[in-house]
Amino acid sequence: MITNTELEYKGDLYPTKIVSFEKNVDSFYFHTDNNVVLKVTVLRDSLIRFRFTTKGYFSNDFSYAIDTTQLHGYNALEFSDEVDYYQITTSKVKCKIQKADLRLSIYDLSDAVLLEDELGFHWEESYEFGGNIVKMSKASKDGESFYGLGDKATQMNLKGKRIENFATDQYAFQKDQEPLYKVVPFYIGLQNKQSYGIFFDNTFRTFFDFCQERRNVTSFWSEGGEMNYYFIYGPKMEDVVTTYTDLTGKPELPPLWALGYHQCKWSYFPESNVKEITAKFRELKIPCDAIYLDIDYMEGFRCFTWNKEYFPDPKRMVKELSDDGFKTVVIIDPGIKIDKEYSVYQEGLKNDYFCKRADGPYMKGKVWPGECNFPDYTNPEVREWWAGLFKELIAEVGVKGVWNDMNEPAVMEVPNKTFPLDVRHDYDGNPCSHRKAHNIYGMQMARATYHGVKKYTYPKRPFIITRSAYAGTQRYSSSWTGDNVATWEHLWIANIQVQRLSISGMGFTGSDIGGFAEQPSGELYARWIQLAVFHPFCRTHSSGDHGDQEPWAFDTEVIDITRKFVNLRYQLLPYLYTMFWQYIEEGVPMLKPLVYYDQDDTQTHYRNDEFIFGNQILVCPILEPNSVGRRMYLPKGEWYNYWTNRLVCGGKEMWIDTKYDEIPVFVKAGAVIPKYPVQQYVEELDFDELTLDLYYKEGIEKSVVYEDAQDGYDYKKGRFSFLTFQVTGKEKEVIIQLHKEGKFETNYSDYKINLIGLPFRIKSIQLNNEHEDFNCDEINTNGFLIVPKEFHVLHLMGA
Ligand code: MIG
Repeated sequence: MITNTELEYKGDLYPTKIVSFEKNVDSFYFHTDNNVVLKVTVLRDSLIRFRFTTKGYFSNDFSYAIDTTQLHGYNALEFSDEVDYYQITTSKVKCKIQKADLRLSIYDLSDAVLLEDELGFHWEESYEFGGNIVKMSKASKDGESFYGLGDKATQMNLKGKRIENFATDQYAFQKDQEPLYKVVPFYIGLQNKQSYGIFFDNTFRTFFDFCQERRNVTSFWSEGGEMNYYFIYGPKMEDVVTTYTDLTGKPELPPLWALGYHQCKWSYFPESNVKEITAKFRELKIPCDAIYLDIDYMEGFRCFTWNKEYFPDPKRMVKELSDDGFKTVVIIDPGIKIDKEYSVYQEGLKNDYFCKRADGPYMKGKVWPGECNFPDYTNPEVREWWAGLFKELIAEVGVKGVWNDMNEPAVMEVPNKTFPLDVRHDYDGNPCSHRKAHNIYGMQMARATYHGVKKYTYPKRPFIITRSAYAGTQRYSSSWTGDNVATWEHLWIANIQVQRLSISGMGFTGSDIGGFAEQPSGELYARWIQLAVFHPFCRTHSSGDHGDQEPWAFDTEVIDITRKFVNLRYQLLPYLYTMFWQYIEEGVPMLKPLVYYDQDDTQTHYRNDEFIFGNQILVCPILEPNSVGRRMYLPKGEWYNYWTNRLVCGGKEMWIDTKYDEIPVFVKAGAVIPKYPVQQYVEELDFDELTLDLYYKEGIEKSVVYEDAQDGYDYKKGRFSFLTFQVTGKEKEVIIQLHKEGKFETNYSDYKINLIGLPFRIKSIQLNNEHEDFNCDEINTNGFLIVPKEFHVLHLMGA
């Protein structure tokens, strides 16, 4: 069994016995006879870092992934020296390190094994490049499941799969194709009702094998760098994901318009075409907040220029679009055209900002503009320069968002589709080759773009979208899943990719609705938009090669379905915004795969399609043509069918009937779902009421609503509110308690409460414990009541 990526290879080297150890505050160092050092750092009771070197000393510790503003600390830390092993114990886990061979194992406090080394750390000398090929193998039990790893286009549960991480422009990728655009070397293991996470923070090309090569072994390895990983204890998947997201960082709130519907194509030009598109949205009354300009808006694909023939007066156009409620988002690629008349090229050259080959010449590669040089975004000075380039585009022209593409980085006409691996990078003062910097190149471009757009958009919030990403990119940017295809299989893939990215810390993500390559049928487009309105980022995009992909490119039935579902998204904006708040505050993923929702129910472990949107809405797409319904698994608990308001009991697989203009959507019993009126774009309307859909249940359920100015930074100064609705349902009464934190004043004055599934007729109503003269007959007939927004307790009583 010998291949270049093999985990067990006869040239492999292993740590020998431990000869000494030291402790330094939260870190323990174990030295072996053959110069291996293991450094164990306890960051939190359930977050431990393991770092290995084979040189006897560690190189500079630097990571682009880790959010350096995160807080650390633990409640307990004990160390003991036993006969055969050392033991480190926190208030959550125990870690044993074998004296004979440095293998380690981690247990919960009741001694149940969480994770155990198989061969453990081993390595192979890399005589070609220097350093090591570093390897790790862990024992895996039957019944163990694996999740995470970013954008992988394969089944949710990664058991039986081998994964490769090397950011790649993978046009029209297929199911199971590897590698893809993004690199998130983080997975979640679930075994015996306990979840744990592993984040292998190594930016070289990495591999993960989940019991594919050997049935009871999980392994990960890298072509270079350090064996450097974080262990995160659950026991709930939620704990793993929120801790990982804390470690690698969270974004700031996007402007609310960024959560609206976006329209894109390669490319809308000239200006008259852009205006036709935006006018048609308003005419057909399909809400839309953003219009995108792809590469043809530029002069010969030169970034930061405009083709003046197509767009004679960009500032005026952007203003006119904005007056009609459209934000303009433009694409910016990393390739800078080699053209001595072009100012961006001149500046880059003058300041020596472009990436160089090992022997000195600038890295040259062909992309859209022809031959290009590429900024070294791993140099802080270059990022600063790049950020400054956005001044005119944002501050003068009024563009509101920037779209970073081709940043894997993609290069045309070369077999490896990217830079040669000898290209040099600054890596923030840790000079290295492209082998190490490749996977973070796109992230650093997005970071530089973010800082520029943010600076010039201030006091409003910036919006950035990137194609390539490494773990932690969520701090700077949203993302999309790249060049998918207009096929039913790709609809299945998109659903999984967005869920997977969501539990991999990168929540603000969506797919090209309808498919980028090829042409969707009307039915496929309809089924795609029905799913995608439940994705945090919601944009139709297509290559434009095979015809149009605006809603009106299809028949009126599809137009109506599109309008119906985009309307629903706009109604659900306060709900979506609230889940975004929970994501940025607590690291809670906006989409929750079923296994995340209920890991104790083994029925969820291999589900792909159903997911929870936010906390209380269950969505399941229709993934086949001519469907009149589908089989799906409804998780345990009581659910209301959103379309019929019928109550269904979960915990089983069942057939759900749907129509062409529906997909299965269920609301958790007891939930209070906030809704806005349909608007054609965010902030179009001023309204008097916030609608609350209240789904009766016998028992108690809490729901939350976050509110702020929807743009700007006042929320950081405390100008937001957080509403908690606690609903207590009894046989003949419902009590709604409202707790409000924060001091944001909304424009609306009332709640319109829709009463769904109420099992009794209302006879009397108390507001703040005082009897109120409501017309109960009218309320019973209409199914709703209107109350002032400042109430504390609302008490509905039946006879
Ligand atoms: O080589 O800018 O994924 O969204 O429309 C193709 C043109 C370059 C790839 C992106 C796609 C974009 C297209 N780009």
